[in-house]
Amino acid sequence: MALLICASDRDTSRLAARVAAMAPGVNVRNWPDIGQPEDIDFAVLWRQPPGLLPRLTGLKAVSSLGAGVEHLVNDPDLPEHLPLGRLAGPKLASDMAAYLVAQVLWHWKGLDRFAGQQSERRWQPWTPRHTPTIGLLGYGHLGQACARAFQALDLPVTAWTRSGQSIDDTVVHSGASGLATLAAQADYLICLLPLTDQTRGILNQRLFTTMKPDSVLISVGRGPHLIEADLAPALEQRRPALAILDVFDQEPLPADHPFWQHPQIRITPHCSAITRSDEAAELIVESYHRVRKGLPPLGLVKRERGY
Ligand code: NDP
Ligand code: OXD
Repeated sequence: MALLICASDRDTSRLAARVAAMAPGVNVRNWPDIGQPEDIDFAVLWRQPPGLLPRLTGLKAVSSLGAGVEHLVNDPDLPEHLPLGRLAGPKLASDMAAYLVAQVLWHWKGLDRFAGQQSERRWQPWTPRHTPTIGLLGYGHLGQACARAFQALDLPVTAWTRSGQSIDDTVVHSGASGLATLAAQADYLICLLPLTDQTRGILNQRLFTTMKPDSVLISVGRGPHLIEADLAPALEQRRPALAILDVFDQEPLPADHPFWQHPQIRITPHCSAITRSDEAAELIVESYHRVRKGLPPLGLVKRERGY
């Protein structure tokens, strides 16, 4: 029996060492040193290399190394019956909330202008007149943590989900008309959806025309949520007037991509919330112990829903 950690785009040796230190009895393997593949009964995967899964014939369950699971849900080599989990802990959610609050406050409070004024030794107090409404597309683990952070600042939050189920006092919309209602109200429209067949391309021209004039789009879910070609014309119409993008179709964003130079686009390199190795290690150990006891891994994904 062994636990495999594999991320093809980063070095996970320190994470594997941390897991091994936390769970001394567990045989921890770090890709590409996988040893006898049939020994591995639980694999924690991120952008797994093609051809790896069919070699892991002893798997009882797998987990995404992050919160997103589309790399596993869409892998034809992932057996249908295999329980699939994900690592989405409270620190990841706080990290996302901190990023979004920082982006919204920086813009709403007009902090850019003061940097310019300071360089000119100009004293010109200013404060925004209106309290903005936050619209969250997706109100799951991350969305709810972000809502709490905005609500703590007295900023009203409205959400949109698949089920439309209300979770606390937040108004939750669903369906096409609910999406249009939320987009028309939101000063900051934040995409925190998982990438599924239903959500791919959801940030498109049709949605943009329903957005509030001079609003801001913040895209932190996945790049393919956005139809990239629809964004520049929408920015010209100022619906939205600014796009803050953390995720892209192609990552890293190619150096010749027009988004880099667009005056109404701000870019961060897919780091709005990063799975920290201390939290990841704890969750991996807990998830592995669950699987060994015959329980589902942490963050069990409903495969038929895609998230
Ligand atoms: P959850 O699975 O906890 O929540 C997903 C939410 O999206 C739920 O509210 C769900 O609705 C809603 N949803 C799913 N499909 C639809 C649909 N078709 N229409 C409307 N709403 C829908 O996910 P998390 O909050 O943990 O994470 C969200 C995503 O954030 C991840 O999948 C990942 O892609 C991204 N992410 C990005 C990071 C970054 O650094 N940029 C870091 C971490 C995650 P319902 O409540 O009805 O089920
Ligand atoms: C994740 C991510 O899904 O970092 O965890 O994008």
